Amino acid sequence: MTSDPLLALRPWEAPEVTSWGRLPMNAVDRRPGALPLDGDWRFQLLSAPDAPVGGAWSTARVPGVWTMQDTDDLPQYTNVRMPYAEFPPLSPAYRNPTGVYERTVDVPAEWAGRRIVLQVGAAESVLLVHVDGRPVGVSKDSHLAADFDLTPHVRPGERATVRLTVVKWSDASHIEDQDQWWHGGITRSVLLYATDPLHLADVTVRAAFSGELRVDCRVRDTGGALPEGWYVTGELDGGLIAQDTEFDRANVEDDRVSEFLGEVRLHTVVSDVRTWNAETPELYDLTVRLHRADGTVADTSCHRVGFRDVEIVGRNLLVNGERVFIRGVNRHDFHPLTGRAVSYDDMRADLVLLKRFGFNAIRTAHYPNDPGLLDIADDLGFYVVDEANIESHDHAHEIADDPRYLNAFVDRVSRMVLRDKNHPSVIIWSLGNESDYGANHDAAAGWARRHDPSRPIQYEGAAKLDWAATDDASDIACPMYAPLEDCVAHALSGEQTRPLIQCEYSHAMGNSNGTLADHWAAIESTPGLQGGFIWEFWDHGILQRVNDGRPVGRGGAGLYDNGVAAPGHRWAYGGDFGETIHDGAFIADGVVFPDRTPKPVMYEHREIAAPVRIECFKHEGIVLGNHQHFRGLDWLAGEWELSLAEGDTLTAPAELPDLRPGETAVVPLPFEVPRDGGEAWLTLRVTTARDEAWAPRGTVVCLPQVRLREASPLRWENRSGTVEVDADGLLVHPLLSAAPTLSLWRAPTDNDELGGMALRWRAWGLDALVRKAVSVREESGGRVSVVAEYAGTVGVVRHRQVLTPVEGGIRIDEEAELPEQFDDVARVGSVFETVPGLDLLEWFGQGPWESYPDRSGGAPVGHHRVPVDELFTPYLRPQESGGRHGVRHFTLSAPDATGLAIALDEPRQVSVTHYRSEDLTAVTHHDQLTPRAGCVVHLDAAHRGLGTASCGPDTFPSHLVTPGVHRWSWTLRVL
Ligand code: IPT
Repeated sequence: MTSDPLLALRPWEAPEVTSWGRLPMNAVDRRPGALPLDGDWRFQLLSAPDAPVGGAWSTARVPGVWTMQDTDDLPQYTNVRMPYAEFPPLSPAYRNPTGVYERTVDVPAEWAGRRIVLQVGAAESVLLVHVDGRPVGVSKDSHLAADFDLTPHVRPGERATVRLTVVKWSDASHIEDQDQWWHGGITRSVLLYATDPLHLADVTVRAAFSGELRVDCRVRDTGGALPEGWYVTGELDGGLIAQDTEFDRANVEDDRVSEFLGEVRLHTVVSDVRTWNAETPELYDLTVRLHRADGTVADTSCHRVGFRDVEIVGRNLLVNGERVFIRGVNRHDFHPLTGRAVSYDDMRADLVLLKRFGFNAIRTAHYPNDPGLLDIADDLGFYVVDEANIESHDHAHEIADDPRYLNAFVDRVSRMVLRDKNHPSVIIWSLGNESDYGANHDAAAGWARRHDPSRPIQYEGAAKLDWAATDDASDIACPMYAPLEDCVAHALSGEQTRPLIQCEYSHAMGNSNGTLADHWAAIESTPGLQGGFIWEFWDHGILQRVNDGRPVGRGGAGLYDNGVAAPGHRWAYGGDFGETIHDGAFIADGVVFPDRTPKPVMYEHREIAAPVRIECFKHEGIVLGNHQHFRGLDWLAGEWELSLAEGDTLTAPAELPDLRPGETAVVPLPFEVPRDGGEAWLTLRVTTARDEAWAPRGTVVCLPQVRLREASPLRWENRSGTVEVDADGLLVHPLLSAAPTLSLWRAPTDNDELGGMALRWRAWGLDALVRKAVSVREESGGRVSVVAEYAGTVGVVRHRQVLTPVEGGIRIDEEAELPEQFDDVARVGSVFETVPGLDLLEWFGQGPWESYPDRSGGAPVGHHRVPVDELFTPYLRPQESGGRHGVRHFTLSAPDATGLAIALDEPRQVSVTHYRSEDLTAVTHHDQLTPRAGCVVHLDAAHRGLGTASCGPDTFPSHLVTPGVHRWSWTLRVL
């Protein structure tokens, strides 16, 4: 039996114990003037918390997770299920990695007489603190800081040994069962700070849209009773703010005065206030000073203040009285080299990228983020749903009403509110994620409502069963992955009682996010719908060395580029660290790659969020509209581009009209459209007119587009000549290494796999169709007609190809008849391969980035030119990738400009890669792919939408490829 009381208490299996010796959370900023303790600490990894310390010390980096440093305890990924069988509140008794961090600290001599506090930014999942061998405290909640008063334990001018023991598995793990990697360690900064015994215990800022500012200050003295004569002053952007004497008088009258707790209010009304919103995030600097009777300053706290209101009126969430759209994303703390320890610069880079792609909201899935993230959100302009660190997914139902966990629920929600209440960016509190709904939630919601009546609360689990209810712990109906038609039906039902904002939707796993534009068309046109949060920002791929399977860790910068890991490395997902219990690639479901390279969906999102749009094209000109909530168009610059299918791209400067939000104006057509040139598209290239905090001048903001002239039908000039086919009826052509054949298969996307489609396609044998019963007939004028059967295991597709010599090449008319049993296939089209060397694709159609039938917005029609290598999107688990939607014609050429030219009868889905579908299907990671020398070209008469069926609704029926006759025609010429 240990004599250490912290160990004897066994806090890792006592859910009632949320902390011991920990100071109350508050919003006083202690970072300035603190002594940072980040860096290398002595480190030992024990097999269990009660195992003896006594082995050899190594070093570990703080902040950092040991699972990404040189230990044998590696990252493990599970989504819902716990990685071990013990039920709450237990954890594995004999295999519970426990990190012991130790270092000496020189306590500054000038801190004599001061109150000295240790702050541990975040440790997962239980933290025990000792100083010079004496117990100091315990804390739980892996994503909030713990402060401990060390004044009795250290002597200024002397050295102290600080030991932080971090236990990986605990009762708390059962409520930290989020869908992410399991790690262990200290993930945020550790520091020591000192205050006067007379100090600010908390500062609560309320800054309203009206300009009214109230700053409530709590004052304490560690010596006990407060000294006589103290007072507080405030300074807002240089102007002094006085104490509210009315508040003082009311406190006296209502007997709310205490000799141990001082409570005062600063009050002012700022005239002509510059208000805060996500578009124009105006901030003021507030300094709060606590003075002793003689006027000297005992304590100071600095805050950035944003004046804004948040309220729910009926079924609308209003910011400053406006029904703002929530263009959100769920963001985890993640980095491919450091796991869960993220730097300020990294967080800023995340948010800058989100701004550039039109996002205005973040849900801190599924726990409070580093306080720095909220500073950045205040500064750049984001609406934040701040989520408490509660997810009991695997044991949700047992825990939601378990009184042993009551304390933890209230502790986690209340401490988040106390920490983050002064951030204008935080507009909603979230009680956590996926934890069923029980009395523990109501208790936490009650605390938050009472303490901060200024913000709504949301919790998906509470509002899950009845979106129209009014008596649960959620002010917002915030479902996850709800079918769009259900959301629309609810909004039209007349029963809606609260805003509907999906907390998660459009699951971004692999090649996904189909129908995002349809969601937004509905949201923007249906009162009661206000947006949602895409799941999720990151693909959580950890950079891993292939040879020894270890995470690369901090030294790996430069070992990846453009979404791809360097040779000898890969992005690891679940199972790659030898875990037997894991959930595979479900962790790779973000809109950015692990190195923050945007996936193609980001470009569609940018367009969906466009602040200025082309409403339509009329005779008088182009109708432009301002789709922002607060801002004019003066921060934007524009340029017109006119793209002609059979011609060039012309440009002209654009003058954007002076429009307030919601207004439209007609601007004259900037071009005389040339008579020739065929199909014509007008694009407004909108960029930032000056530097923004998140983008330098000239950054593309959106590319709205309108068609000015329809395509004229393709002309086929038949010529007599010959078409050569082999004995199997396959085209023989000098630039093709494999002739065009029928394809009904794509390398299944994650949505195809997890949604069950790929299972059916394989069962039907679509991945290995057998070409047989070929009949070849030579017709007049050199024309050849080839009929073949493509047999699956349960059905046969009849395919006919008519090859006709035309001017400069061959015209190919194709027809495929899908039997009834093939009621939903991936594609119907031609596939062929070229000789090596044709490595540049130039096309007229949508681009330049990847697009699919149900994810094609934001890829403007025009002339595009991309090397074949760069067409392919390196989704972590290889799958169908690299498609381009709406292609009218293209060339594939070698550096000497020789090659192929192809024209299509209609805008079609085309892909050109160095991989066959079966190459992609055969491997699990991108590094296992070997590109083929030639190009694999798919021309699709029809291509299935992507949908989001890996977690959520599939694509719409209109984007399915269904039975019946499919026809398509194209010409093949030599350049
Ligand atoms: C939902 C979770 O909230 C989220 O953390 C993530 O797991 C997401 O799904 C899928 O990637 S829960 C799911 C079972 C609906």
